[in-house]
Amino acid sequence: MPYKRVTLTHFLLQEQRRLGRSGTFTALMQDIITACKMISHEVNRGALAGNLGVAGSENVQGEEQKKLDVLANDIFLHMNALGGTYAAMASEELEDVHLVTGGAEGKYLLLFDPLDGSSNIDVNISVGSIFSILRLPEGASPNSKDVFLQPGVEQVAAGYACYGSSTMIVLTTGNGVNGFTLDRDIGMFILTHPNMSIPAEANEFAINASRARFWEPPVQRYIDECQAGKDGPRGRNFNMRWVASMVAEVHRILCRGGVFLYPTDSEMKKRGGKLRLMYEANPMAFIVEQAGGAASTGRQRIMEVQPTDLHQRIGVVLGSKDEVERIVRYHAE
Ligand code: AHM
Ligand code: MG
Repeated sequence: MPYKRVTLTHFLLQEQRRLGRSGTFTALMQDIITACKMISHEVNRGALAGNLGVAGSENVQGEEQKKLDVLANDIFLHMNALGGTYAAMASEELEDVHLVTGGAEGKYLLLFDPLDGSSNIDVNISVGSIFSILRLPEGASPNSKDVFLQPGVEQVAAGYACYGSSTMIVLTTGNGVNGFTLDRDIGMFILTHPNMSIPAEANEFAINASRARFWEPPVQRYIDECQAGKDGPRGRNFNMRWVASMVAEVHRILCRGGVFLYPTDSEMKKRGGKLRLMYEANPMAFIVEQAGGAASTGRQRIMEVQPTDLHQRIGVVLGSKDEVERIVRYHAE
């Protein structure tokens, strides 16, 4: 019944009561929700608002920025500074920490990728925003990058917004994973996907196969075995997907299982990998684990990696537990 629906705000308030928490966390999530609604609006208007194409600048990683990368970053920085709940923020698009000044003394740190998968913007394919929330350690100054360098197991909450055929926010606070769909008519996110859970077994894998010549043997072995299908060692057929938008891939895996790999390989070994640990791998690992899946570098649980740099890159293997464990086993062998 439509009028019995639960909004994301109600859901957060219920959680707040259940855990006996103060309202700070609920307030801080409101700012993220508002930012995601605004970004969704801009993504949706696309060419009508002149939002497609490149901005003519590069980010800290030397990647060409799209207009929407810059806009989404500005929206995130602005909306999340107003509530006074964060001490500092870090973004894929900013080299240094962004201090939040002039407000109340914030107790949290926000890390985000404002628009992930931005190579897809101009071709009208799903993109998303990813966020991770950490506590500011007691007595620490938010002035330095060092306060951010906490392993993923320290995350208080993590989530993503997926700007797809509908806009969704998927969220964990360490007590399962819930998905909310934006109802544009009333401007609210509604709980539509309670207790999301990833099937342990899966028949779908996602990897950028154009990098096959650089893959390490365990990755090559896993993909070869999947591709061999019913006649191979796995004894069943697998299907393949690659959206080049991590948010969309993780969302598909949360809905119907599967495994996503962006492993480190011989060509990118020095850089560590393609995806960034702090605002891509860690939040997604937290969500996937909370939904009953697993997330590893192939050799180590992602959330136990001690970060050494804000923009550190890392190999990522995540999704259905049995498949991830198999890939980890292949690395150990
Ligand atoms: P971005 O944050 O610059 O958009 O890069 C991250 C994206 C992921 O969403 C996606 O899985 C990957 O890059 C796609 O890479 P590729 O272009 O090699 O397929
Ligand atoms: Mg990204």
